[in-house]
Amino acid sequence: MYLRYAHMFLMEKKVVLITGCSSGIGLGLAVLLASDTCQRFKVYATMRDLSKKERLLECVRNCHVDTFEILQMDVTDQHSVLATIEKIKEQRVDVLVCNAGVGLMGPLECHTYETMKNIFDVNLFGTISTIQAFLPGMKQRKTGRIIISSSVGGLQGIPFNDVYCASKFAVEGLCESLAIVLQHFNIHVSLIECGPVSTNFMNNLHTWDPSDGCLQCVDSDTRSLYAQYLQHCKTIFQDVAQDTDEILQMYLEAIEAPLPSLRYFTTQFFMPLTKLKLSCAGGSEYVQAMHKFVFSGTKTEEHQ
Ligand code: EST
Repeated sequence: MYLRYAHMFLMEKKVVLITGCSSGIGLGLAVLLASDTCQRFKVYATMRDLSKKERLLECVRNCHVDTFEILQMDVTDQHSVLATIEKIKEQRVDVLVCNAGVGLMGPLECHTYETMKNIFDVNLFGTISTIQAFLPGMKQRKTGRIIISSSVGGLQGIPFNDVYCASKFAVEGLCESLAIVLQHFNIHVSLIECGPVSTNFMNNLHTWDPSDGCLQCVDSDTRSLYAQYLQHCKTIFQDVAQDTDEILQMYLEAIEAPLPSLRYFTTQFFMPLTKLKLSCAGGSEYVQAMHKFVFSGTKTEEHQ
Protein backbone atom coordinates (compact mmCIF):
# COMPACT_ATOMS: atom_id res chain seq x y z
CA MET A 1 0.00 0.00 0.00
CA TYR A 2 2.69 2.47 1.00
CA LEU A 3 4.95 1.28 -1.79
CA ARG A 4 2.29 2.21 -4.29
CA TYR A 5 2.58 5.84 -3.27
CA ALA A 6 6.31 5.80 -2.60
CA HIS A 7 6.94 7.50 -5.94
CA MET A 8 5.12 10.60 -4.77
CA PHE A 9 7.57 11.20 -1.96
CA LEU A 10 10.76 9.32 -2.67
CA MET A 11 11.34 9.29 -6.39
CA GLU A 12 12.08 12.22 -8.56
CA LYS A 13 9.44 12.76 -11.19
CA LYS A 14 10.26 11.99 -14.81
CA VAL A 15 10.12 15.29 -16.68
CA VAL A 16 8.29 14.78 -19.99
CA LEU A 17 7.98 17.51 -22.61
CA ILE A 18 5.44 16.94 -25.38
CA THR A 19 4.95 19.06 -28.50
CA GLY A 20 1.62 19.45 -30.29
CA CYS A 21 -0.68 19.09 -27.27
CA SER A 22 -3.71 21.08 -28.45
CA SER A 23 -5.37 17.93 -29.86
CA GLY A 24 -5.02 14.27 -30.81
CA ILE A 25 -2.20 12.10 -29.50
CA GLY A 26 -0.32 15.00 -27.87
CA LEU A 27 -3.36 16.00 -25.85
CA GLY A 28 -4.12 12.39 -24.94
CA LEU A 29 -0.56 11.64 -23.82
CA ALA A 30 -0.31 14.82 -21.73
CA VAL A 31 -3.56 13.91 -19.93
CA LEU A 32 -2.56 10.28 -19.42
CA LEU A 33 0.83 11.12 -17.89
CA ALA A 34 -0.39 14.08 -15.85
CA SER A 35 -3.19 11.94 -14.34
CA ASP A 36 -0.84 9.12 -13.28
CA THR A 37 -2.10 7.93 -9.90
CA CYS A 38 1.43 7.71 -8.52
CA GLN A 39 2.30 11.15 -9.88
CA ARG A 40 5.47 9.80 -11.46
CA PHE A 41 5.59 12.42 -14.20
CA LYS A 42 5.97 16.15 -14.55
CA VAL A 43 4.41 17.00 -17.90
CA TYR A 44 5.24 20.08 -19.93
CA ALA A 45 2.51 20.15 -22.57
CA THR A 46 3.49 22.53 -25.35
CA MET A 47 1.50 23.93 -28.24
CA ARG A 48 1.98 26.67 -30.81
CA ASP A 49 -1.28 28.43 -30.20
CA LEU A 50 -2.23 28.87 -26.54
CA SER A 51 -5.74 29.91 -27.51
CA LYS A 52 -6.28 26.16 -28.17
CA LYS A 53 -5.47 25.14 -24.60
CA GLU A 54 -9.06 24.92 -23.31
CA ARG A 55 -9.71 21.30 -24.32
CA LEU A 56 -6.50 20.17 -22.65
CA LEU A 57 -7.25 22.21 -19.52
CA GLU A 58 -10.70 20.66 -19.29
CA CYS A 59 -9.23 17.15 -19.47
CA VAL A 60 -6.61 17.74 -16.77
CA ARG A 61 -8.83 19.71 -14.42
CA ASN A 62 -8.14 17.37 -11.52
CA CYS A 63 -4.40 17.19 -11.99
CA HIS A 64 -1.96 18.42 -9.41
CA VAL A 65 -0.05 21.55 -10.41
CA ASP A 66 3.19 19.70 -9.67
CA THR A 67 2.49 17.27 -12.45
CA PHE A 68 1.33 19.53 -15.25
CA GLU A 69 2.12 22.78 -16.98
CA ILE A 70 1.24 24.22 -20.39
CA LEU A 71 3.90 26.14 -22.33
CA GLN A 72 3.74 27.96 -25.64
CA MET A 73 6.17 26.57 -28.19
CA ASP A 74 6.20 26.81 -31.97
CA VAL A 75 8.48 24.06 -33.31
CA THR A 76 9.01 26.04 -36.54
CA ASP A 77 10.51 28.95 -34.59
CA GLN A 78 13.94 28.20 -33.10
CA HIS A 79 13.72 31.20 -30.75
CA SER A 80 10.45 29.90 -29.37
CA VAL A 81 12.01 26.45 -28.79
CA LEU A 82 15.00 27.92 -26.94
CA ALA A 83 12.77 30.26 -24.91
CA THR A 84 10.76 27.21 -23.76
CA ILE A 85 13.87 25.48 -22.41
CA GLU A 86 14.52 28.54 -20.24
CA LYS A 87 11.09 28.23 -18.67
CA ILE A 88 11.54 24.65 -17.48
CA LYS A 89 12.02 24.78 -13.73
CA GLU A 90 13.81 21.46 -13.36
CA GLN A 91 16.22 22.53 -16.12
CA ARG A 92 16.11 19.02 -17.45
CA VAL A 93 13.88 16.96 -19.70
CA ASP A 94 14.05 13.18 -19.26
CA VAL A 95 11.64 12.32 -22.07
CA LEU A 96 11.12 14.47 -25.14
CA VAL A 97 8.05 13.61 -27.22
CA CYS A 98 8.20 15.19 -30.70
CA ASN A 99 4.58 14.88 -31.66
CA ALA A 100 3.69 18.13 -33.45
CA GLY A 101 2.83 17.28 -37.04
CA VAL A 102 0.59 18.13 -39.96
CA GLY A 103 -0.93 16.02 -42.73
CA LEU A 104 -1.52 16.70 -46.40
CA MET A 105 -3.52 14.74 -48.93
CA GLY A 106 -4.27 15.31 -52.58
CA PRO A 107 -2.70 15.11 -56.04
CA LEU A 108 0.82 16.52 -56.01
CA GLU A 109 0.04 19.12 -58.68
CA CYS A 110 -2.56 20.70 -56.41
CA HIS A 111 -0.25 21.66 -53.58
CA THR A 112 1.23 25.12 -53.48
CA TYR A 113 4.91 25.53 -52.64
CA GLU A 114 3.94 27.29 -49.37
CA THR A 115 1.70 24.41 -48.28
CA MET A 116 4.39 21.81 -49.01
CA LYS A 117 7.08 23.87 -47.31
CA ASN A 118 4.92 24.14 -44.21
CA ILE A 119 4.61 20.34 -44.03
CA PHE A 120 8.41 20.03 -44.01
CA ASP A 121 8.84 22.97 -41.64
CA VAL A 122 6.59 21.36 -39.03
CA ASN A 123 7.16 17.63 -39.53
CA LEU A 124 10.90 17.60 -40.32
CA PHE A 125 12.58 20.87 -39.33
CA GLY A 126 10.32 21.26 -36.30
CA THR A 127 11.41 17.83 -35.09
CA ILE A 128 15.07 18.61 -35.84
CA SER A 129 14.98 21.95 -33.99
CA THR A 130 13.30 20.41 -30.95
CA ILE A 131 15.79 17.55 -30.76
CA GLN A 132 18.73 19.93 -31.34
CA ALA A 133 17.59 22.08 -28.44
CA PHE A 134 17.20 19.28 -25.88
CA LEU A 135 20.07 17.03 -26.98
CA PRO A 136 22.99 18.86 -25.30
CA GLY A 137 21.32 18.52 -21.86
CA MET A 138 20.59 14.83 -22.37
CA LYS A 139 24.15 14.18 -23.59
CA GLN A 140 25.58 15.98 -20.59
CA ARG A 141 23.49 13.93 -18.17
CA LYS A 142 24.13 10.77 -20.21
CA THR A 143 20.48 9.83 -20.09
CA GLY A 144 17.28 10.58 -21.95
CA ARG A 145 14.57 9.36 -24.25
CA ILE A 146 13.36 10.88 -27.49
CA ILE A 147 10.02 9.65 -28.78
CA ILE A 148 8.73 10.67 -32.18
CA SER A 149 5.19 10.42 -33.55
CA SER A 150 5.76 8.89 -36.96
CA SER A 151 3.45 7.01 -39.29
CA VAL A 152 3.01 4.00 -41.54
CA GLY A 153 3.47 6.74 -44.14
CA GLY A 154 7.04 7.18 -42.85
CA LEU A 155 7.91 3.65 -43.92
CA GLN A 156 6.03 3.15 -47.16
CA GLY A 157 4.49 5.31 -49.84
CA ILE A 158 0.74 5.93 -49.60
CA PRO A 159 -1.03 7.26 -52.70
CA PHE A 160 -1.98 10.94 -52.57
CA ASN A 161 0.10 11.38 -49.42
CA ASP A 162 3.32 12.08 -51.38
CA VAL A 163 4.56 15.16 -49.54
CA TYR A 164 3.42 13.95 -46.13
CA CYS A 165 5.20 10.62 -46.69
CA ALA A 166 8.31 12.44 -47.95
CA SER A 167 8.44 14.44 -44.70
CA LYS A 168 7.91 11.34 -42.53
CA PHE A 169 10.49 9.29 -44.52
CA ALA A 170 12.91 12.12 -43.72
CA VAL A 171 12.02 11.92 -40.02
CA GLU A 172 12.66 8.16 -40.11
CA GLY A 173 16.12 8.71 -41.65
CA LEU A 174 16.89 11.40 -39.11
CA CYS A 175 15.95 9.28 -36.12
CA GLU A 176 17.48 5.99 -37.28
CA SER A 177 20.77 7.81 -37.91
CA LEU A 178 20.67 9.61 -34.58
CA ALA A 179 19.86 6.42 -32.66
CA ILE A 180 23.19 4.89 -33.68
CA VAL A 181 25.35 7.61 -32.13
CA LEU A 182 23.06 8.33 -29.18
CA GLN A 183 23.60 4.79 -27.86
CA HIS A 184 26.94 6.09 -26.57
CA PHE A 185 25.11 8.62 -24.44
CA ASN A 186 22.46 6.24 -23.08
CA ILE A 187 19.82 8.19 -25.01
CA HIS A 188 17.07 6.05 -26.55
CA VAL A 189 15.23 7.09 -29.69
CA SER A 190 11.82 5.54 -30.42
CA LEU A 191 9.54 6.07 -33.41
CA ILE A 192 5.84 5.34 -32.93
CA GLU A 193 4.47 4.08 -36.24
CA CYS A 194 0.80 5.05 -36.21
CA GLY A 195 -1.79 4.02 -38.76
CA PRO A 196 -5.13 5.78 -39.05
CA VAL A 197 -6.27 7.29 -35.73
CA SER A 198 -9.92 7.77 -34.79
CA THR A 199 -9.96 11.51 -34.43
CA ASN A 200 -12.29 13.79 -36.32
CA PHE A 201 -10.04 13.19 -39.38
CA MET A 202 -12.80 11.68 -41.51
CA ASN A 203 -15.24 14.44 -40.59
CA ASN A 204 -12.86 16.85 -42.28
CA LEU A 205 -13.06 14.84 -45.48
CA HIS A 206 -15.21 17.45 -47.18
CA THR A 207 -12.17 19.75 -47.22
CA TRP A 208 -10.63 17.49 -49.85
CA ASP A 209 -13.75 16.84 -51.85
CA PRO A 210 -12.78 15.97 -55.46
CA SER A 211 -15.11 18.69 -56.70
CA ASP A 212 -13.06 21.25 -54.75
CA GLY A 213 -11.74 24.20 -56.69
CA CYS A 214 -8.11 23.29 -56.05
CA LEU A 215 -8.60 20.00 -57.85
CA GLN A 216 -9.75 21.65 -61.06
CA CYS A 217 -6.08 22.12 -61.94
CA VAL A 218 -5.59 18.38 -62.32
CA ASP A 219 -6.60 16.04 -65.16
CA SER A 220 -9.83 14.06 -64.94
CA ASP A 221 -8.06 10.66 -64.63
CA THR A 222 -6.21 11.85 -61.53
CA ARG A 223 -9.43 13.33 -60.18
CA SER A 224 -11.24 10.04 -60.51
CA LEU A 225 -8.33 8.11 -58.95
CA TYR A 226 -8.36 10.56 -56.07
CA ALA A 227 -12.10 10.01 -55.64
CA GLN A 228 -11.43 6.25 -55.49
CA TYR A 229 -8.66 6.82 -52.97
CA LEU A 230 -10.97 8.87 -50.74
CA GLN A 231 -13.50 6.04 -50.82
CA HIS A 232 -10.78 3.55 -49.86
CA CYS A 233 -9.59 5.93 -47.17
CA LYS A 234 -13.07 6.05 -45.67
CA THR A 235 -13.15 2.25 -45.52
CA ILE A 236 -9.66 2.09 -44.03
CA PHE A 237 -10.63 4.55 -41.31
CA GLN A 238 -13.87 2.69 -40.59
CA ASP A 239 -12.16 -0.70 -40.47
CA VAL A 240 -8.80 -0.14 -38.83
CA ALA A 241 -8.66 3.30 -37.21
CA GLN A 242 -7.39 2.97 -33.66
CA ASP A 243 -8.51 4.78 -30.54
CA THR A 244 -6.00 7.21 -29.12
CA ASP A 245 -5.96 5.20 -25.85
CA GLU A 246 -4.72 2.10 -27.65
CA ILE A 247 -1.96 4.05 -29.35
CA LEU A 248 -0.92 5.75 -26.10
CA GLN A 249 0.04 2.37 -24.63
CA MET A 250 2.93 2.27 -27.14
CA TYR A 251 4.14 5.65 -25.93
CA LEU A 252 4.01 4.39 -22.35
CA GLU A 253 6.08 1.39 -23.35
CA ALA A 254 8.67 3.60 -25.05
CA ILE A 255 8.81 5.74 -21.89
CA GLU A 256 9.00 2.86 -19.41
CA ALA A 257 10.71 -0.12 -21.08
CA PRO A 258 14.24 -0.67 -19.72
CA LEU A 259 15.49 -1.00 -23.30
CA PRO A 260 13.01 0.63 -25.67
CA SER A 261 12.86 -0.35 -29.36
CA LEU A 262 13.63 2.00 -32.21
CA ARG A 263 10.18 1.31 -33.70
CA TYR A 264 6.79 0.59 -32.19
CA PHE A 265 3.94 -0.41 -34.51
CA THR A 266 0.57 0.58 -33.10
CA THR A 267 -1.20 -1.78 -35.51
CA GLN A 268 -0.21 -5.02 -37.26
CA PHE A 269 -2.63 -4.31 -40.11
CA PHE A 270 -0.08 -2.81 -42.52
CA MET A 271 2.70 -5.25 -41.59
CA PRO A 272 2.30 -7.51 -44.67
CA LEU A 273 2.72 -4.47 -46.94
CA THR A 274 5.63 -3.13 -44.86
CA LYS A 275 7.37 -6.51 -45.01
CA LEU A 276 6.74 -6.78 -48.74
CA LYS A 277 8.41 -3.43 -49.25
CA LEU A 278 11.43 -4.48 -47.21
CA SER A 279 11.80 -8.01 -48.58
CA CYS A 280 11.43 -7.16 -52.29
CA ALA A 281 14.04 -4.43 -52.49
CA GLY A 282 13.35 -3.71 -56.17
CA GLY A 283 10.16 -2.02 -55.02
CA SER A 284 7.82 -2.92 -57.90
CA GLU A 285 6.09 -5.62 -55.86
CA TYR A 286 5.14 -3.04 -53.24
CA VAL A 287 3.94 -0.54 -55.84
CA GLN A 288 1.73 -3.22 -57.47
CA ALA A 289 0.36 -4.51 -54.18
CA MET A 290 -0.45 -1.05 -52.86
CA HIS A 291 -2.13 -0.13 -56.14
CA LYS A 292 -4.28 -3.23 -55.94
CA PHE A 293 -5.07 -2.61 -52.28
CA VAL A 294 -6.20 0.97 -52.83
CA PHE A 295 -7.69 1.01 -56.32
CA SER A 296 -9.18 -2.41 -56.95
CA GLY A 297 -11.08 -2.73 -53.71
CA THR A 298 -9.45 -6.10 -53.08
CA LYS A 299 -7.03 -6.71 -50.33
CA THR A 300 -3.40 -7.71 -50.91
CA GLU A 301 -2.69 -11.44 -50.98
CA GLU A 302 -1.26 -11.21 -47.50
CA HIS A 303 -4.45 -9.58 -46.30
CA GLN A 304 -6.87 -12.08 -47.84
C1 EST B 1 -2.82 3.51 -45.02
C2 EST B 1 -3.10 2.63 -46.03
C3 EST B 1 -3.97 3.00 -47.01
O1 EST B 1 -4.22 2.11 -48.00
C4 EST B 1 -4.58 4.23 -47.00
C5 EST B 1 -4.29 5.12 -45.98
C6 EST B 1 -4.93 6.44 -46.02
C7 EST B 1 -4.68 7.32 -44.84
C8 EST B 1 -3.29 7.14 -44.26
C9 EST B 1 -3.15 5.68 -43.83
C10 EST B 1 -3.41 4.75 -44.97
C11 EST B 1 -1.79 5.43 -43.17
C12 EST B 1 -1.52 6.38 -42.02
C13 EST B 1 -1.68 7.81 -42.49
C14 EST B 1 -3.06 8.03 -43.06
C15 EST B 1 -3.14 9.54 -43.24
C16 EST B 1 -2.34 10.09 -42.04
C17 EST B 1 -1.71 8.87 -41.38
O2 EST B 1 -0.46 9.13 -40.80
C18 EST B 1 -0.57 8.13 -43.49
